[in-house]
Amino acid sequence: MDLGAITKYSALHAKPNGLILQYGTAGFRTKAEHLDHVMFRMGLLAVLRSKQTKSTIGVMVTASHNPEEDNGVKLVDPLGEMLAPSWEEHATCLANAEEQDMQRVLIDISEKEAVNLQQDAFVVIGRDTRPSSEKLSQSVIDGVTVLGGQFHGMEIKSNERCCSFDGDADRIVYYYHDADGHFHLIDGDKIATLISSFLKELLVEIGESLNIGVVQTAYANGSSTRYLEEVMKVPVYCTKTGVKHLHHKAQEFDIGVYFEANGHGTALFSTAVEMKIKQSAEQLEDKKRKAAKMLENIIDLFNQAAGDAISDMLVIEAILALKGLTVQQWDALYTDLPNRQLKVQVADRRVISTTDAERQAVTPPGLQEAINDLVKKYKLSRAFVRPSGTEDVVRVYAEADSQESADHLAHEVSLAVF
Ligand code: NG1
Ligand code: ZN
Repeated sequence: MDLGAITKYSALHAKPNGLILQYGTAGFRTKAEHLDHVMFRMGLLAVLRSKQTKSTIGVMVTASHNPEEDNGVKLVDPLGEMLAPSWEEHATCLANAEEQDMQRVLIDISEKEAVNLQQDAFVVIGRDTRPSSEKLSQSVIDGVTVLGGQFHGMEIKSNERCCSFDGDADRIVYYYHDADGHFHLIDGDKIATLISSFLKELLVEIGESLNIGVVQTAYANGSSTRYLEEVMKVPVYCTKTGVKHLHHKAQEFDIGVYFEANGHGTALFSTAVEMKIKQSAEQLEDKKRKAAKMLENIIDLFNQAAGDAISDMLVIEAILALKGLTVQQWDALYTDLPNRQLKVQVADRRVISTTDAERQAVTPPGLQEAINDLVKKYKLSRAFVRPSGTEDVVRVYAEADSQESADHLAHEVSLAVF
């Protein structure tokens, strides 16, 4: 250990006197302005843990769903699991050591854990997009490098296909940056489009005419609905927000594909269809047999109990590979209409009630008429309001032919909600 360098860098990330933090369930979490020293020290600790385990250690800088001004950090052990409990204690000791005691605590930990300081160390650092996260993850990097560890800053190369899951892995989205640096999101609507068109093509190949339907919510982009109905000739149904509503509707079809724009979704196959496809895979010849076999395998990939980001990803990756599609070609199936979502805080969100799969407001009186008048002012426009089922807010959605129009419309509709 280069104690001189550690002292020098630690002073640049000095601990506010008397501040005590605890490594809890989610690591350290508090207001971002109190975390600089913690980040630096977790960088140091990650190196020690990496040297001890002779493996890569993860450091994640985020406060998840907590308010934007908060931040946090947690360490991840080599197999992706939570940090070992004894190291959680070390983390707390190190984070709370006053500046003059920090080095001693660091040495104590490496002695107690018999860390071979000559061992190489490798740390992978991740962060969210909070305004404070870039600087705080730089503090982690300072900690890692001062102890001679190597680190990896995840970087997305242009046109590279990426996908993300949410925390409980029941939502998936794809995305990429194009050569001009523009971010392209491929949401649940485009996933439903890819999956349903692939399934439809296989059915045509097999020579089966089964009824296939796509289930969406009011949040589905208007372009996706139009593309599915007019180009793909697949019937589209709209239900209330929430997967339980989509799931039940999808059960009404031989093959029901359902996705919320935010990435919750899967495909359901009736028992009769599964049997029929199995038989076809055994009895048919050549190309038809091959297509039936492929469909049989794809059915197995889906998790039909619930939307499952991992199996959705495997299905999507299989389809892209089989069709030889790049993420850009997939994205180009249709262009999303510019849209805007807003939240409005009202005294009692229950004064708004809706009908027609939440696309029309029934109460308060006059609200729907006001929305209709606003929508008329814009091209390719649509807007609706609904009380959230998960937050104490009213959600406003608007789409139109330009981002400016969608923003204006959403703003005007949110004023009408008051
Ligand atoms: P609410 O808060 O009812 O809009 C949100 C999402 C739903 C779903 C649930 C949680 C939007 C607009 N709404 O519901 O799609 O994901 O949370 O399961 O994304
Ligand atoms: Zn989830």
